[in-house]
This record gives sequence, structure tokens and C-alpha cells, in this order.
Amino acid sequence: MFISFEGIEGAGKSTQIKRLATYLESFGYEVLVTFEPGATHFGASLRKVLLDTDTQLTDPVAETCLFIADRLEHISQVIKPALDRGAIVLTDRFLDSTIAYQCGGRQLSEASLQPLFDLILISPDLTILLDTDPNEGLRRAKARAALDRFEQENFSFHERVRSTFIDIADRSQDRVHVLSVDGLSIDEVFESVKIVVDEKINRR
Ligand code: Z5A
Repeated sequence: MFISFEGIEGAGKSTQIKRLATYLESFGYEVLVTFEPGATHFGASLRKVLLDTDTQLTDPVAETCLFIADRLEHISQVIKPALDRGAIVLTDRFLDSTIAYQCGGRQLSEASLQPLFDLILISPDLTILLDTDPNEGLRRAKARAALDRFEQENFSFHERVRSTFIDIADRSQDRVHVLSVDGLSIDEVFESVKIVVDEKINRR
């Protein structure tokens, strides 16, 4: 099973993935936790370029190509081998992030990028979208470390990213489950994550 977590920065994706991995391992499942961008040796170099505030990258299509290149390596080196041996793969971000950030945030046309998206041949069985107000997500990101190239974007960029994630969920209701996490503690969010994942596993 392949599960992605999506949402704006600071929504709590990594926190919930860690908890979910421990929970699933307690039932004897092999669980692989991974993330984008940067989960391979090649991807780590791309991540540095993509997040560094000194990077002079002006063409958003070029930026998109780097995320796609990272994802192709991520699939072939990490995700596919784990799925082939029967592991449950939990990834912090996947293709929906490219649609939300590059099409929503950077305002690129999704239709024009579709040929690039078609290169991604696998899709998550389940996506959990942690939906939070960008004010809260950015507050958490700021409290943690210096802001990266995306976190430094203006507020309307983050609002477009959030609303694009919601659009994706609306049109992919079979796959994407939205959890509104504003005002909920980490434990409360995890209770909902468990319900969604248990139901998916039981159905299979
Ligand atoms: N990007 C893109 O543009 N296109 C793409 O295709 C892809 C990515 C794949 C990657 O950043 C950047 O790349 C990202 C999008 C862009 N841009 N940004 N910004 P990253 O991987 O470094 O960062 P991130 O994905 O945004 O992760 P994050 O900031 O670490 O967010 P998170 O994983 O969702 O949050 P967290 O680390 O679990 O929690 C953040 C803090 O909040 C932490 O201190 C927690 O203890 C706390 N927290 C979590 N949940 C709660 C609740 N419920 N209550 C209170 N506090 C909480």
C-alpha cells in the first residue's frame, strides 16, 4: 500500500507519518517512511537547490522539471522496490504537491504540464490531506528554523497552494481524504489518521 501525506508547510505531515509508522509496525507490517524532495542521493542535491534562498531559479517550469526528476528517482530507487517487497510506503509529499505549488502557487497551467505529470506512473492508494490555515502553518515553520525558498513566498502564494490542494481533493474523492486540523492537537489528528488508514487497510 502506498500512502501520501499532503498539505502546506507546518501542517503536521512528518509528525503524523512518524506516529503512523510506529502504529502500523506494531501490527507487524514493514513500513517505509520517505519524503520529497530529496530522498535519494541525487534528490538530496536537487533539494538543496530547490529550497536554498540563494538559488537563482526564475523559470517555474524549470523548477517543476526538478521536482519531477526528483520524483522519478524516488520512485525507481525507493518507492517501487519497497512496494514490490510488500512494504507499506508512507511519503511526505508526492505529485499533488507539484500541482498545488507549481500550478497553484506559481500559477502554471496544469494542462501544459500534463505531459510531465504523465511520466509519473504510480499513484498513491490513499492520500491524507492535512488542511490548515497558512497563518498557522507558517507560524510553526517560522518557530522551527529559517524560512526556505517556498516558505518565503507571500501569503497569497500559500493561500493558492492550500486552495489547489482542496481542488485536487474535490476531484479525487476516491483517493484523497481531507482532515481539517486547525485547533486539533497532535493526538486528536492522529486519532483521525488512524481511522482513515484502518478503514483503507480493512477494505483491502
Ligand atoms: N514542493 C514543491 O513546491 N513541489 C513539489 O512537488 C514538492 C515540494 C514535492 C519542501 O519542504 C518544499 O518543497 C515545500 C513544498 C515544496 N515547501 N514549503 N514550504 P520541506 O519538505 O522541507 O517542508 P514541508 O513539507 O513543508 O514540511 P514541514 O514544514 O516539516 O511541515 P510538516 O511536515 O507538515 O509539519 P511537521 O514537521 O510535522 O510539524 C511542524 C511543527 O508543528 C512541529 O514543531 C510539530 O511538532 C508541530 N505540530 C504538528 N502538528 C501539530 C498540531 N496538531 N498542533 C500543534 N503543533 C503541531
